Amino acid sequence: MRPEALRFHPLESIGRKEKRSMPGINGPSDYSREPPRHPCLRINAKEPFNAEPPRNALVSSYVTPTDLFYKRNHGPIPVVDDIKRYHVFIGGLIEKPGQLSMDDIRKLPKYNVTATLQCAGNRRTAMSKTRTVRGVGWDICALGNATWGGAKLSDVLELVGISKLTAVSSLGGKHVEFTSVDKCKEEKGGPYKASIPLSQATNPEADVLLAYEMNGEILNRDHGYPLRVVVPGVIGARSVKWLDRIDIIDEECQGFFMQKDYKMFPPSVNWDNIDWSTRKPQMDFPVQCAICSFEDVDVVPPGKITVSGYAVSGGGRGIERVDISVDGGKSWIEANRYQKCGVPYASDDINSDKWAWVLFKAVVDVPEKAEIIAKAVDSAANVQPEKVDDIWNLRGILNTAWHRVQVQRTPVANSNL
Ligand SMILES: Nc1nc2c(c(=O)[nH]1)N[C@H]1C(S)=C(S)[C@@H](COP(=O)(O)O)O[C@H]1N2
Ligand SMILES: [Mo]
Repeated sequence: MRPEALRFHPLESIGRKEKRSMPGINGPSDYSREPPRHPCLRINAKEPFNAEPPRNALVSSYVTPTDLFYKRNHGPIPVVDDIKRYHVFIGGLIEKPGQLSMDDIRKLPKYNVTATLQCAGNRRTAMSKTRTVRGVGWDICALGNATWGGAKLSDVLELVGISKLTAVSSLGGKHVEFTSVDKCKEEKGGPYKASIPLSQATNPEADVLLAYEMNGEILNRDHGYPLRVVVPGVIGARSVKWLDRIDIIDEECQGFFMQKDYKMFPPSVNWDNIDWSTRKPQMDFPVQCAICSFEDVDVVPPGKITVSGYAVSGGGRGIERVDISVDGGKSWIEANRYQKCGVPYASDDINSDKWAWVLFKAVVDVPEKAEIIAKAVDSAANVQPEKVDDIWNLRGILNTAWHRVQVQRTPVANSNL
């Protein structure tokens, strides 16, 4: 890194007031300035806009095209009125708070990391069929695999005097909080926030990015323009979009989405006896897979059929294998992985795909009526749970139960015999 190329503007030379009066980015309070969206998206909620691609479209490419990438929002999409005035502030438990412009961030070494982002609510609709859950309904496509381009958070934190692999800063900071500018009703009109441990933020191998590119193009408004956090291997909720400030804090972020949401409760907890303080905010994603070549109930042609889908795990654990059953789980065959051919924008770093999904395919023969099941195993030998009932939770998060689809063959045509 060339320190002379880095410009970190200490706050005293700018003044905190200036920040608030001209941030260059604003969170509107209504939905009159939403960006255009792809007509194929399946809309689960209009305002805030929450949508996912159709199943088949999702697995037709290893890198998910940006316009088909799921969109998960909690308020209207922020508007950048002047990119030159945009700065991200860095404060909290550091000796010299300051700010960085987009130009400053672009001068840091740039990394391309291919990482799958998955909403903790992915597959919630299926979980709600066992027992009602609260939250936006999602089918199985609230995830996508993108090549994110940007600066590493560990490099940015070095600019404020926090060296690599620091777990506790000199002023006692243990967490890094990200704050946006959007207006969320869960935060009573305040911005979306989340935090990650400082040890993860300062670890270059954790690949936490301040991303300004997605799939080789400037990040678009839906996905966080001009700058978002990408925390690979962790539920999507921690990858804060439209980043306004970064604060080093002593305990984890106290915002709604860390403390009153995105926590995993046992099936015995309901809305009458819930005590949010008993659980930690969910971070790593568990092992997951789903079949995308069919809808929940589908009619298939006679002969061999192709079963395809995605598999992904959290924490940088890769996918070891995907098992497919066409007899309701009595016997299994191993699926093949296909991916990567003609991947655009792939990272230079061969290890960077540890954060990315695997697309799988298996050719099977099915009886006239069948239930096709997929389950994945990750590199730590974690396996998806069989039944959704066992992992049911009132917020309907992390439905990673075996994925099942029902198929029925079209009757063999014999009318022109
Ligand atoms: N500022 C802000 N960041 C946010 C959110 C949000 O509503 N506001 N949603 C989070 C959630 S729950 C998810 S799953 C991901 C979705 O990112 P995407 O819309 O780019 O797919 O963004 C996260 N970051
Ligand atoms: Mo999410």
